[in-house]
Amino acid sequence: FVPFNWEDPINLESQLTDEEIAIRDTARAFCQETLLPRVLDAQRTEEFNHKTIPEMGALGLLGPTIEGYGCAGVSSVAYGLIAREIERVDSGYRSTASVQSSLVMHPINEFGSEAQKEKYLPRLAKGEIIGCFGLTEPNHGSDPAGMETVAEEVDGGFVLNGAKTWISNAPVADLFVVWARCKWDNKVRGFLLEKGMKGLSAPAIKHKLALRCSLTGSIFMDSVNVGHDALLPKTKGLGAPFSCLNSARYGISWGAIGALEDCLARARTYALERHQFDKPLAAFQLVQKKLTDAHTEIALGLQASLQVGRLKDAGKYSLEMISMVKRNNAGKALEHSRRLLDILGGNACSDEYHIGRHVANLQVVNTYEGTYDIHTLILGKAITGVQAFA
Ligand code: TGC
Ligand code: FAD
Repeated sequence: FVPFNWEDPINLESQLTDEEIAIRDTARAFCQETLLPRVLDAQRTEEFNHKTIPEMGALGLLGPTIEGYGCAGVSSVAYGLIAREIERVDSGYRSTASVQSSLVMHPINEFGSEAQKEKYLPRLAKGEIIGCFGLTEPNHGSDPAGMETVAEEVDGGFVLNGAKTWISNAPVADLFVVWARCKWDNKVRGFLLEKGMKGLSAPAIKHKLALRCSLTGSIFMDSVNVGHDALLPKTKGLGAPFSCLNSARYGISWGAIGALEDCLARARTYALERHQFDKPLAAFQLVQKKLTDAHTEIALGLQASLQVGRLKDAGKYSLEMISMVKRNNAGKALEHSRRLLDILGGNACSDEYHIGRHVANLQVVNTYEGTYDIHTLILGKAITGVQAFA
């Protein structure tokens, strides 16, 4: 036997390439040395730090799987490892980054013209500009097919009207990837809008209970006129926005476990240091069970995401695999972070112990990018062949 390493119980490390380990270590150092010292202030003030995105860009952490255009062109596993390190600090920081990478850079790379790629991708990769992704609407969250935002063709381009809500990065976005139903053929397409366009506004949603380190807002489009070059030419139908979600959901499956790993490490330290009944809390069986349950789910969750990442890179993955790891890992992270919070006793109330912040964030992580129950139904349909959404 080899000695058991509780921090890497089934030896994930042995399954990573040298390049993936180097990227993970770079991301970890940045997150622990730069993001972690800022997190409490960001949590308390809800203020967005404009340095964060350029700092991530300088390290090659944005759009990292894209080839060319100033992007790193690394594996999906490396992308997952980055998400895990960022979310180990805070889900909001991971949201800011994953929207930029998976929901803004990915659609431009997949569905954009060469001119759009050259215009936006290098600047997005460096973090010189920030993007957002507007799919959810006030009346249509889990069911984007009902969207009311419309695009109409006019002389010289299009006019967009509608509203989006709960959009990460929107209040500080320079670039808006917005999805609209096109009046001429009733199909959903993507459009690239830029900050400052007449009729476009993106007010912040303030006083959130979670994800306070990332900004969230609405997008209002009141007869926004754009040229033909604003249309993402290869988009036609809901498959386009849904394909962006695949990439983001996959990253979230790693990130959510990163947050749970931070909860476990903090709860373990606390349980070893805090004494009651003349013993460390860690000596009580009920406390050990909480640690053990979380620990096992972390190991299994990471292993599942690694396998899906390898299949994704080999072009052998299916959408349902991504639903499975997003649903499982976000759900398990929420459930077990909540149980680990108990170990802190009254100190659970203090933000300086961090676990409560993760618990609040993980409620949102379990909701966005398809709720836990929506992914249940995606998998239920795959298992039975019967669609149960509507
Ligand atoms: P359905 O009829 O099943 O599909 C319509 C078309 O889309 C295709 N498709 C997909 N393509 C690629 N990837 C996927 N995952 C796909 N899922 C479906 C499908 O093949 C079909 O194509 P075609 O060519 O036949 O037309 O669509 P439906 O309307 O019945 O939808 C089903 C459902 C419930 C699964 C879907 O609406 C859904 O996923 N709802 C959840 C919405 C959601 O996840 N929103 C996320 C918004 S973005 C966000 O939350 C960002 S959070 C910030 C952060 O990431 O940190
Ligand atoms: P609803 O769809 O109203 O669902 C409410 C409840 O009903 C859920 O429990 C759901 O599971 C359940 N439900 C719905 N339909 C069914 C059904 N058929 N069967 C069983 N149960 C069902 N969106 C973006 O487009 N871009 C972003 O950047 C973005 N960032 C976000 C950031 C934050 C902080 C938050 C909170 C949300 C963000 N979202 C974003 C929106 C997010 O994707 C939606 O909140 C999510 O998809 C759920 O939609 P909803 O809130 O309208 O809930």
